[in-house]
Amino acid sequence: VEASIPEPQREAWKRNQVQSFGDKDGFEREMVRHVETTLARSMFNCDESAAYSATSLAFRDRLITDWNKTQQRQTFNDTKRVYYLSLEFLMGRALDNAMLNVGLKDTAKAGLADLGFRIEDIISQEHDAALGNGGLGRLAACFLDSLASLNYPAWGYGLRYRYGIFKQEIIDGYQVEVPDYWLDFNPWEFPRHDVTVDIQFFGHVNKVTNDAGKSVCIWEGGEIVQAVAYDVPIPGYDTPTTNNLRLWSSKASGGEFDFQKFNSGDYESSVADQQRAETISAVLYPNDNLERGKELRLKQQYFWVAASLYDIVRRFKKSKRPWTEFPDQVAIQLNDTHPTLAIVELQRILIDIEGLEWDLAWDIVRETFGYTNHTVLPEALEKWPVSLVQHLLPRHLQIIYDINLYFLQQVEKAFPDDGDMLRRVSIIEESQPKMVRMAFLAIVGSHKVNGVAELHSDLIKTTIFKDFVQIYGPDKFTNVTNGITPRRWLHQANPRLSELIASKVGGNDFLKDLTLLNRLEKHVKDAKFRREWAEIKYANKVRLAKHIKTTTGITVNPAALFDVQVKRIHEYKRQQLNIFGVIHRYLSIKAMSPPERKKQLPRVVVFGGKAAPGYWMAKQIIHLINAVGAVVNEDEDVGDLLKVIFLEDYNVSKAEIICPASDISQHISTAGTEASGTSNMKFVLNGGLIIGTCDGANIEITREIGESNIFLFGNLAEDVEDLRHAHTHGSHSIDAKLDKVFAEIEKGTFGSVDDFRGMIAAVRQHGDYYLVSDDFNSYIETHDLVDAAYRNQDEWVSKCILSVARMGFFTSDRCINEYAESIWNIEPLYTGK
Ligand code: 4GP
Repeated sequence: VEASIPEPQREAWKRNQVQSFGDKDGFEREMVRHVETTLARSMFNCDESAAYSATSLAFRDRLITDWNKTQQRQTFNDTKRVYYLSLEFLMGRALDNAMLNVGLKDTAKAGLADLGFRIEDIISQEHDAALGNGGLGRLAACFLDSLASLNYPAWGYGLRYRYGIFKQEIIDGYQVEVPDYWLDFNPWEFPRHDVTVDIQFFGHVNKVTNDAGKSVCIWEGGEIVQAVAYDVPIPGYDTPTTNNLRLWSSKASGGEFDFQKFNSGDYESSVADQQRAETISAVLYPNDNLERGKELRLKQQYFWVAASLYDIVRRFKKSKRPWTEFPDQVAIQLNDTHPTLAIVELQRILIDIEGLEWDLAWDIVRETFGYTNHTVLPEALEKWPVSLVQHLLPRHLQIIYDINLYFLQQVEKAFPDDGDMLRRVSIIEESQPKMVRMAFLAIVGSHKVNGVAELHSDLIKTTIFKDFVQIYGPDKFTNVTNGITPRRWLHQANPRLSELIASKVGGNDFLKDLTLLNRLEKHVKDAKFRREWAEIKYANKVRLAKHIKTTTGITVNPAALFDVQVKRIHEYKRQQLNIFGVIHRYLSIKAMSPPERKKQLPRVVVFGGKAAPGYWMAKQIIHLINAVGAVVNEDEDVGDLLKVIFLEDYNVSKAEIICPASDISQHISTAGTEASGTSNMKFVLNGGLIIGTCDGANIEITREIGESNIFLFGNLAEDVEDLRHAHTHGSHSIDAKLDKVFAEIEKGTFGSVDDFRGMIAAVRQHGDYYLVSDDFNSYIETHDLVDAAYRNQDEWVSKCILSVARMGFFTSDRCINEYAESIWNIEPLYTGK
């Protein structure tokens, strides 16, 4: 049925077109209307939560008007779109971001004040949308902001988890996980009950001859689960372009119940079916840089890619173009290997459903996909047992085998005498049990593969994907160094610094062209400017100190040096190195005479981050940090000189308070292990310096801001292998200072030693895989350099200003432009004001 309104009646529609508010009165009207109608409340019972809801709904209405126009424009123009497939979108809060991006925050602030509310209180009512673990998910969120801000026709596709990343509580120093039920009231999503897709699982494959006498495969039987679309509008900054993030939710097919079962008296099992279907999108797997082959996870992956591809193909088919033009209209980016089945699914659609020949279909598939790798850690490389894929997706396994067969034939032709090469690069690992190597499948099925920082992109070419560089040549592999959106991570998180910068660089244009920050350089000698800069940093530290006080009860001195490490807890990120260093500092202070202590620089060491629930060592690290804090923070000999804080439940909205308040932040992974890191960029952009290893994007940050503005230490990536080898094959002697730290822990100073034996043994007995001992001395010495540098405040502030001035490269706008040009081949489409 044609759903469009016939021409003669369109006049009435045009007359009644929704008008978005643009001023204070308009905002107030919309806000009150939502309180009184949508929420059925009034001025007599409108609390902050209701005010938040109504404000959000007012802004959502505005976004949706722009969203409609954007989508119409993109459809009429028939332009190429990019689809970003990511199992994680770590969006954080939406209201503040929406107000700033549409340029109406001050308007809303004044309106809310008229109506009796403070805007900060309203903003803080919002529950974070925490559909991600860490870097990979937050990168996806920054990319969505840049795509919209740069007017690219782009959609995100993900899963609408009922439970996002768990909420972390610290009880007696231990992490406890609490479910994060965030969907109670979410004004930012639009359920699209009319956009549903049936997704098939299990069953079997039949080969039949079709009417044209051709033999075709039919996938039959099994079970069907329904995918329902929920749309989240993504507003660009200072542009009406509003893109879409489509999240799929699972539901039993055929509505609420299987009525046949229901009517035949089998009520319980009809409800069970319903629940089983809903389980698919129920929960985000809480692992960062780790894959565990759980069947439900594979179900999630297929459910999501199948629904997304159905949607993408349906949209393409409306254009009535021939299939060969599919890659001219569609680019699909795989955020890590999680969506790799999309490659197989598109091939299946093209050959089984649309009847294309294999080779033609395969050319289309490879032209369409690009794959981003985010880690070289072996435990994070995804593999699925062949038997599981066979059971869940029998037709897909056949296609994977065929893809592998043709690929290996090609390899054999190019490397005729290299049998071992075939074994190494095969998509099927001939292990017990046999496994499908998802990264290899992603490489074979894509036209470009990229890493996320220069060192990382080099490492994938020389280590895990080395053979593929031989096979395809180096041009298939490229680098796109990560970036962050300056809208959220400077303008929103640090409004005063953003304003000060704007006053020096000629207004807010730097938020769209971050290289304009370089105009700050010439002001670095201006003493008044430096004072204002330092004053803002101090105010941000006061704000964090208040947060620390209310959440932990501990008083910290805002004049102390704030030293921060916030990120997922992982051995490779080396929070253990940090806490061992803190113990060393504590022991040094204890050993000092009172006059010596007076000369010490006070430090507040802040930790934050979640451990995967099943990651025992990471949980021990959290426990040690808390145990050390409990002792140090109470020690009268130490007083203000050292405070150790563990901030519970680190998330995006807390990062927005923490990043602006750091003097120095730590990015201290074992060289070669952190693919890029993005919080390093956030901290520097907020006028903090960093202490770090030569790893990930730290290297490029150093190149941009200058070696004298960063504190680098530790062994280089190229030396790691030899060191590890020496640990396990030679005699491994532990750094003397670190040995003293271990002895103190073993004395029971921080509670029962039993709790920390594993951490010590990892260094002493188990080969110190992460080189904690090798880097310890240089780490400690570099911290001394940090103290010394901080004493000269004038110079410190100059370093901070110069660093910010040189951070223009690290905007996610630059990344997105690089992807658009070298991988997606898409152009912006401006919708007009
Ligand atoms: C992360 C990397 O660990 C981090 O270095 C990088 O900045 C981020 O991706 C974005 O590219 N990887 C993951 C993961 O989160 O699970 O592999």
